[in-house]
Amino acid sequence: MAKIIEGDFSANTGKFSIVVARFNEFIVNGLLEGALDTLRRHGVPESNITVIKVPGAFELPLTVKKIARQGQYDAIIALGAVIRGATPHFDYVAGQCASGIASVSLDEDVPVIFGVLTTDSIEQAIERSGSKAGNKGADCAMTAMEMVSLYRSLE
Ligand code: INI
Repeated sequence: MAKIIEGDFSANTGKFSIVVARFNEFIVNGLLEGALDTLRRHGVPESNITVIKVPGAFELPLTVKKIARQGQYDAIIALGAVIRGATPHFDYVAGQCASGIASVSLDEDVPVIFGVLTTDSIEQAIERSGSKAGNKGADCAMTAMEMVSLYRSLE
């Protein structure tokens, strides 16, 4: 029988930072509420959760990097919404945000969970921020807890 190592959702002693891009605030508020609700319902105490707000998704990578360097958090969740129809420079904002966040995670050795919606329409963003296609913020909170738990078992 192969040995299988995977995380679970027991990382409720972890410290979590949620970095939120305020642009498209109506959408991102749904993502933030989903993430907070999921962490709380898994027993993460309020004192272990810090929320940091920035203007837009373009500002997420450097902010995540600075937070990672503080060394206080077991996982960082980055939330935002970039909507193609409403964004002439969609590809720049979405692309820089995604690649910047990926490189911070690798460079700083902390799990950074990518919760930035990149959608073609506002309708698609609404669907993914707490309606018929679920809540990406809640999904990211689950991923964050799982990765904290997994990395503890790999240490
Ligand atoms: N920021 C977003 O988070 N989502 C968007 O859809 C968006 N649009 O539409 O442009 C957006 N732009 C702002 C950008 O993230 C920066 O805050 C701004 O360019 C200043 O650096």
